[in-house]
Amino acid sequence: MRIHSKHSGFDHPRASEITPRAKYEQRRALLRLLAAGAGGAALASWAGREALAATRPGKLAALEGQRSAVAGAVTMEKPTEYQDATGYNNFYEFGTDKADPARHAHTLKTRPWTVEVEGLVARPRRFDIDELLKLSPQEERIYRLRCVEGWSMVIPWVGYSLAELIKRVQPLGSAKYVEFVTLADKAVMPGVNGRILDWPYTEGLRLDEAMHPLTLLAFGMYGELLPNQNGAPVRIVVPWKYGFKSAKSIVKIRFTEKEPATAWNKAARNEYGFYSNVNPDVDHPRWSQATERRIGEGGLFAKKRKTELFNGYAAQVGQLYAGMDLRKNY
Ligand SMILES: Nc1nc2c(c(=O)[nH]1)N[C@H]1C(S)=C(S)[C@@H](COP(=O)(O)O)O[C@H]1N2
Ligand SMILES: [Mo]
Repeated sequence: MRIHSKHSGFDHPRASEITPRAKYEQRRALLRLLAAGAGGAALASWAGREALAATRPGKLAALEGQRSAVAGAVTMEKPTEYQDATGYNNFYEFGTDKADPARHAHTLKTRPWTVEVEGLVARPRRFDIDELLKLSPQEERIYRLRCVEGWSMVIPWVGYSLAELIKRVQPLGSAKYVEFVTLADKAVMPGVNGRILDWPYTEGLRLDEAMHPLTLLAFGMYGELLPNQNGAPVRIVVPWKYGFKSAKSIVKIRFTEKEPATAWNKAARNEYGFYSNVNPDVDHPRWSQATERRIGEGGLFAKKRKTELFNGYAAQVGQLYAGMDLRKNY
């Protein structure tokens, strides 16, 4: 994870990080200029759903969804360029460099694939991925994603509320939490040979968080199936929490009575809590969380954005945390 100095007005990336990031942003800016042609008009082409469909990247099978009617599910902010959303990733199973997942994740085989649903449910069962995909109508959701490291993106996902799956397996009264277990296959994931995390990568939510309509079970993005580096064939997306809560390439969903351990909490308990709700007022012990850089926005020297409480989804999810001390439950 990225280290910032907490005391300076603007945060200083580590020296080791400046070169790759600056280079990356420069290359992106250049490609955009080329794509835009002399007038640069294409830069202003975002104008809602039609524009999005017209810019479907055409790299993977189409997976479209009805625009979601869930409150807050579609931000009107301009989506991040597909190249950025698929070229600058955290997926440590494939390496820790932001470019590693795009470089290495092609080895992941996403068919056949099953997701085991087990634990405290009346109807535990194993789903084939294509059956899971058709369990409920696909929706398009345009979410902000805020990484704990201080950057953000806007991504048009395709999926449906995780609640749709949860309802079908019927949690028992004793179920209080949901744990997500992801693939850890040394044969295709070079990062799993290293000890940076305790594999498999696991995550968890409280049952009411998992049932919230904004919590998405995602199968696609930008109108197509998920690229491997973004968590194919199925991941969750929890837009009001730091990005690491959104587990990729899920193989098991388990309902539990006790709060499940999570990969980042095990790695650094005082830095990555179970809740990890986006909160500009609760700093990471080693850096501020007050601002963020939107990936694709003008490189290293672009003005930073103010980070919003619950990543801007407070109206929808604030009630989940009524009466809780957000500093203690970080
Ligand atoms: N299995 C797994 N899931 C993961 C991660 C990971 O390393 N392994 N990284 C997380 C982090 S830190 C972020 S910010 C998001 C990034 O999602 P994206 O690459 O689709 O933008 O995925 C999350 N899910
Ligand atoms: Mo992240």
